[in-house]
Amino acid sequence: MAHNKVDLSCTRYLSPDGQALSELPAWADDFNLLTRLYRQMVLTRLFDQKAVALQRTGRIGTYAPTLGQEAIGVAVGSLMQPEDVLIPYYRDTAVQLMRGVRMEEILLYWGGDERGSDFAEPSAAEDFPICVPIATQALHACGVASAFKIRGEHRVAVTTCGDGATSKGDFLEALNVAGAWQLPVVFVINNNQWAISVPRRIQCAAPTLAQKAIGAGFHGEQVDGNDMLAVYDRVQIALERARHGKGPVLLECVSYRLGDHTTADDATRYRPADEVKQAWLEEPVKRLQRFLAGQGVWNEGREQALIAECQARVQGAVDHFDAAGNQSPESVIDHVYAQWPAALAEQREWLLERAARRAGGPAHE
Ligand SMILES: Cc1ncc(C[n+]2csc(CCOP(=O)(O)OP(=O)(O)O)c2C)c(N)n1
Ligand SMILES: [Mg+2]
Repeated sequence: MAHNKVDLSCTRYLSPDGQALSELPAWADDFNLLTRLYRQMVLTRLFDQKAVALQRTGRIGTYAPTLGQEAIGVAVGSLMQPEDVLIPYYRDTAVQLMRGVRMEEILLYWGGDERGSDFAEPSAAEDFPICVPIATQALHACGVASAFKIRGEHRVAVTTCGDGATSKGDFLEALNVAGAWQLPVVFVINNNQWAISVPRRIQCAAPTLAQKAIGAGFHGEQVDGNDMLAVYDRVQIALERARHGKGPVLLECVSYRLGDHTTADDATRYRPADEVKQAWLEEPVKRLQRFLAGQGVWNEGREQALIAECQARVQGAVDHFDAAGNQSPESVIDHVYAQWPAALAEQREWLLERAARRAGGPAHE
């Protein structure tokens, strides 16, 4: 078997203070590229903050922050080709934005509006909506990758999940079929150390999650998910491999969930403050910023201009979101069935009647 060795190494190029730890990959002297990636990370972080604020003020529902995981998402999203397909989970704001999903669409989704899953940008039009049931998306990705393979298309299905998701049967079944059929799929694990209140160390006895690929007969490796240079490098290679018929890849990106699990959670109830404080020293945005500043291509003036520009873009998206208005109440079930089953007709009528009564005001209730 080709991929039967446990490799416990973790690719890392930059120290937390942005110093090169070894010779950098050749592409890393492309400062235009690195600056573009950095700018996108900052935009993602500011949008994420705004989404949390919108939830706190009752304007959207529950939201899952992507805080601390910007390097993974921006790298994955920027390296995928427009014709590839993303099969995401709920902590993928960074990847979705990079794919061309609009900020207002992401707000609509978390605001409970179906239109938020109908992506206008052609590069994201075939991407899947956010998946909330844990790990089920890994199997959907194998279905997508099978279609690419059967049609002889050089496209890659990219799916993401958390560390906790790798304990699910769905995840392991997906790895198995991906290996058995040599599918063009890349699995990206966003190992942020926590599955709500369950820490990674009691989630799985294996030293890495990447080694789960070995049991399925394909390549898996671990990378520092807070190091943009490392993630970008390894995602690029993984996508090339899958695109050119060399089989699936499992990438475990080691990071940390700096925020609460969702806005419905309070992580201070189960996480030691020291651990979180330590994680902030490792975080990805500052790390790349320090590297760029060290290379003389970033400074405080540029940072302030970027923040102002991003805040204006985020506010523009919020304005679009506000202007979208509410959908009709039955839209919540519009996409459940192609044809509404007769047995449920009564329930649909009941929903419409109730909505009409509510629209008429409390006096009719
Ligand atoms: C099938 C299923 N079981 C349980 C849940 C409840 N749930 C939501 S998030 C979560 C933890 C997932 O943790 P992880 O995979 O590490 O992803 P993270 O949220 O940390 O990014 C669980 C158990 C769910 N959404 N779906
Ligand atoms: Mg997790």
